[in-house]
This record gives sequence, structure tokens and C-alpha cells, in this order.
Amino acid sequence: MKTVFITGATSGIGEACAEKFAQNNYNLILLARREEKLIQLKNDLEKKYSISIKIICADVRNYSDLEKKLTQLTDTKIDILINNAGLSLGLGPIHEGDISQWDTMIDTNVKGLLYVTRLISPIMLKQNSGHIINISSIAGRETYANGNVYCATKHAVDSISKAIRIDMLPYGIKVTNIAPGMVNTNFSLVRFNGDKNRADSVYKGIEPLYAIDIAESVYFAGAQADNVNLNDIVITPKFQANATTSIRKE
Ligand code: NDP
Ligand code: 8X3
Repeated sequence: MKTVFITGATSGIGEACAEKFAQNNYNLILLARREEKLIQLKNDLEKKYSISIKIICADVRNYSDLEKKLTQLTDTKIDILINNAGLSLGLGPIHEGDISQWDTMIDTNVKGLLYVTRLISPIMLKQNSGHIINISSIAGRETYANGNVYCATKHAVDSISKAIRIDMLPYGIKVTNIAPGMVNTNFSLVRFNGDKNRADSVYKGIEPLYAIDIAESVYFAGAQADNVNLNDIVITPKFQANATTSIRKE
């Protein structure tokens, strides 16, 4: 049986990936900060599918804690790593920016992804096989008004994916970068600090993507023949052309 390691598995895209891979007979290693949600997911998915699930309650920003917890995995085969944990906080011009929100976004979306990759890639090197799938964003391709630091973190993910693809080439480890547009998850609720009206307005008049739509593409990338690597996938809802152009119904 194959094993997939998913960060940010307690919600949205990560949770949908957990279910999609479980359905397809993968064992799971699920990482996030909310332990109760991880335990609930483990119980639900193990009951529903004949798979085994390890949970790791950790914050991707804390390297020493990750190191302690992930070095226990050295005997576990990891076929796919999905670097998905991430967030956006706030939306505003640079001169009004909140420094602690910037730090959280940079530490989670960029440094957290690097920390996890630093710890898991040697396991893949030892195996001489593996696949790293990074969840970037359309905000990693284009910059939109007031998105400054979040867009910068996702541009960094885009660049890191390209760099890791080169680093991993001699070892036969694949790297895929997935860049979704609008996906209706808890993303906007987190961005707007729990303001549900504001979060809902992001998806008003347009049918957004759902977490499962992204999980389908992640699974598709992971299920390619061994000789095939999907480098980049950009996914938007039907009525979104790019980060700043979409058609909304009144
Ligand atoms: P959600 O808010 O629904 O999920 C985010 C997940 O990340 C949660 O499971 C959360 O778990 C985890 N997480 C956040 N911070 C940390 C941390 N410090 N350490 C460990 N886990 C963390 O949002 P999405 O599912 O939408 O977001 C997933 C990824 O997709 C993000 O990288 C986001 O930038 C990206 N994305 C989202 C888009 C969208 O429109 N929704 C579009 C493009 C990209 P917990 O709180 O339990 O730690
Ligand atoms: C999330 C999509 O366009 O809100 O990365 O930045 S967007």
C-alpha cells in the first residue's frame, strides 16, 4: 500500500485530499495543529476505508518540534508529500500592513513548507522515489490589489517548486506545483478573521471551486505513470479567467 503525507489536513483542500487518497487505498499521515479534528478524521476515515492513518499534531512553523516528530518516520515509506498547510491574513495596502500577520503568512506558507520538505525529502532520497506536490495559488502567478504579502508567499512557493524539481531530478523524485483560483473553504473566513459575511462575499455571484475539485487534480497528478511528471497545474472556476477577472451574476 502507498502512503501520502498531507499538511493542513484538518480543513478544506487538505481534508478533501485525505478523503480522496483514502478512497483510493492510500495510508495517510495527516499533520495540522488541531488535534481533536485530526483524531476525528482518523477515526472517520479508518472506519470508512481499510487504511491506516498516523496523525501528527504540529505547527509547520516550529522546526524543532517538527524535527522531533518527523524523525520518528524514518522507517515509513512516503510516496507522496502534499505541502498544503497555508493561509492568508488580511487584505490591505502595504503601508497599513499588520506585521504579525505578515510574519504568520511568511512563516507558514514559505518557511513551514520548506521545513517539512527538508525533513521528508531525505526519506524519499533513501527510497529513490517520491512525489512532492506543493499547493501554491493563482496568487503565486499574479499579484492583485492589497494581496501583497500573501501573493509574495505564493510566488515563493511557485519558485521553490521549480527549484526543488531541479534538486530532486537526480533522485527520480517528482515535483508538482498546483495553483488554484477561488476555492470555497475556510480560507476567506481565516483571511477575514472570522467575518462570515465578508468571507461569503468573496464567492458571491460565482460558483467557486470546491476542495474536492482540487483534491481530484492532486490525486490525478499523483496517479500518473512513473515516467510522467505534471509540473504545473492552474485551476480556476469556470467563470474566473485569472486572479483579477471573473464574471459574477447579480
Ligand atoms: P483552510 O483554511 O480550509 O485550511 C487550511 C489548513 O492549513 C488547515 O487544515 C489548517 O489546520 C492548516 N494550517 C494552517 N496553519 C498551519 C500551521 N501553522 N501548521 C500546520 N497546519 C496549518 O484553507 P484551504 O484548504 O483553502 O487552504 C489550503 C491551501 O490552499 C493553503 O496553502 C492556501 O493558501 C491554498 N489555496 C487556497 C485557495 C482558496 O481559495 N481556498 C486558493 C489557492 C490556494 P489547523 O488550523 O488545524 O492547523
Ligand atoms: C487563494 C486564492 O485569489 O484569494 O490563494 O488569492 S486568492
